[in-house]
Amino acid sequence: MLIRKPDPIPSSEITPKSAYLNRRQFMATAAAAAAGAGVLGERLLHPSATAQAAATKLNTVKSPLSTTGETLTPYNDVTTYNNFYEFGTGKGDPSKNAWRLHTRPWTVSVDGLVKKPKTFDIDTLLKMRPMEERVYRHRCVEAWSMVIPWAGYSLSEFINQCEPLSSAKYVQFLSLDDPKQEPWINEVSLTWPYSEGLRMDEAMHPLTLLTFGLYGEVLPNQDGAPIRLVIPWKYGFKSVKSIVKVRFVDKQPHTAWNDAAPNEYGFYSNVNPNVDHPRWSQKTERRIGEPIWKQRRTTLMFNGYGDEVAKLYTGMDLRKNF
Ligand SMILES: Nc1nc2c(c(=O)[nH]1)N[C@H]1C(S)=C(S)[C@@H](COP(=O)(O)O)O[C@H]1N2
Ligand SMILES: [Mo]
Repeated sequence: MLIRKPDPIPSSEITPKSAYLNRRQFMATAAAAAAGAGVLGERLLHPSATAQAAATKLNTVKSPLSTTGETLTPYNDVTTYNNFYEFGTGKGDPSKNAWRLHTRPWTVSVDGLVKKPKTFDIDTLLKMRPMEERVYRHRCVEAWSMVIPWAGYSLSEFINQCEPLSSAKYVQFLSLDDPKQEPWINEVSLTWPYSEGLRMDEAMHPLTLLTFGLYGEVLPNQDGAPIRLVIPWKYGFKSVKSIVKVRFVDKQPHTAWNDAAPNEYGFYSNVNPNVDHPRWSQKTERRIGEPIWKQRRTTLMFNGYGDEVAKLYTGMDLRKNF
């Protein structure tokens, strides 16, 4: 993963997220929207964009697992500064290109070490549990971070429905792999589909969120619609987007970034300021959306979720198991 400069693209988002924005942010967003009116027109005219614009609101309940006391990263940054290599490698590419993704119909199939393989429809999953709003810090391995109000429920709720066998020790997650919708797949040398994995106890941890939305709405395509993971104590690349397959296995599954550079991206990928990336420091991070002089901040062990998750790793050498 290279550190790239964000593309200086105008906002194409006009829905004021006034419930979350203070007046000043609101004015800035409105001004950006006016400047981006041409872009917006194109987006609204695109047939898939209009079809998917229906029913975007999610009813959420507040979760006690939500992080408090942090300023939320503005919606505009969360949805225009993305990593989603299926839609290009630039930070601004996914927001420009991910309208190509069709999120209905959508199913998630479950196989491997389970009682019997199953397929879940996305609309069944949406209704399976109460949708919770969870504010989490989001730390990319590239040393930038955000604070995002996600909507979803604990992955453990879903795993229980999958009825894994006791022989299942890990879970693998696979993203959509469709060069017709995601032609950038042919240009980027990662092993496709994008694959990620968790040890079973990590997957069952209540903080691990099966995510359907952000800012009280369904996920924008560029953020991994219609269903993704969010694992707040791990680097962002573990948070696999646009999931179509979940596989229960007995051995550590291969992962896209570990395949690409095993010395740079380990399987565990816990946020750890004491273990630098071979090409840059992980001691600090840049909080996207903050004024430039306030962006730099100290990175916390386990991204600040150590009280909840450190016990998963007792006795492990976190330098070896990075
Ligand atoms: N399928 C897929 N999932 C992915 C990625 C990707 O390129 N493809 N990028 C990862 C990385 S590096 C990060 S930091 C997060 C970014 O999520 P966000 O764009 O919603 O902030 O998604 C992760 N999930
Ligand atoms: Mo990332």
